[in-house]
Amino acid sequence: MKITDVEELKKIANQVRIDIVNMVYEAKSGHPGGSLSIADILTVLYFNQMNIDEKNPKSAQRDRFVLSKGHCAPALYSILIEKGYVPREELKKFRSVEGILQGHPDMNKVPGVDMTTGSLGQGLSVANGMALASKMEHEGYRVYCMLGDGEIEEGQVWEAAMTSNKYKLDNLCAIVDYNGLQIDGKVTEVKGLDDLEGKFKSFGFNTIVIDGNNIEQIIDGFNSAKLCKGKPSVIIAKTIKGKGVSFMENKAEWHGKAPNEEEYNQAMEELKGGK
Ligand SMILES: Cc1ncc(C[n+]2csc(CCOP(=O)(O)OP(=O)(O)O)c2C)c(N)n1
Repeated sequence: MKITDVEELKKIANQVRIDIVNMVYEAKSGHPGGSLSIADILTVLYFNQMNIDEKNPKSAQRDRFVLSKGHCAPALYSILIEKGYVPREELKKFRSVEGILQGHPDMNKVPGVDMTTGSLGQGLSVANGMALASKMEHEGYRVYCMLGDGEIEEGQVWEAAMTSNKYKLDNLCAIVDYNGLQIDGKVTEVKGLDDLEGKFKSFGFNTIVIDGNNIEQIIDGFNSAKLCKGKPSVIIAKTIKGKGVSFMENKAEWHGKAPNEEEYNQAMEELKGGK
């Protein structure tokens, strides 16, 4: 069922953040920073926007989601647990061979995962194929693809962007998680994106710039993408890496590191206090 109440969506996003931190803490490894930055966007997608049914995860007409920045699997897994695709007990087995929730999403193991990802740069190409198939089969579903701002330094992403434009994939919505950091530093220092909106515009995209940690702006952004006809859309979402846990916010060191016990307790205090 579609949730429209913003306060309720905020509560779900907060629970998703709690689950992300729990998962990474239990496993003693994983990627909290980039998972926390997309918690609000994924919450809106799965609880407010996408046409999906957890009782029928393989329905041909379902909207598709490709987590191109696959290392942020904890965010997707938390959502799938909240939606009821995956049993909550799996959370404790994150990154363990006994569980289905591996370090990167596997579509053959996890109900609700539409594409196996983790090798960066490939998701938009796959999303193009899905969006084209939707049109060719007249299924009418939409496709969403989450990219990282470090990830889009890879050339294949721009080749894929040309393809989205060539086929006028207006049922495709790419999202860039523009948190400004990648694996070991600032995106501007590694290979800056400069006028990112201008770049996407020149590749034929309808561009929408939002605060990607603001639920109302996220809803408006996706609604406006749905209204655009004849071209693909991209949502450039300004976010904070590590959002919701004060000592993780805007710190590249939290890209792929688990909190120790003291840090875990502090994170839980902050998140459970709803800060
Ligand atoms: C092809 C490929 N090269 C390198 C990596 C290693 N890697 C994992 S995450 C990452 C940085 C990604 O940065 P960004 O897309 O900004 O993700 P975020 O900061 O949102 O977590 C890199 C280089 C990878 N997974 N795949």
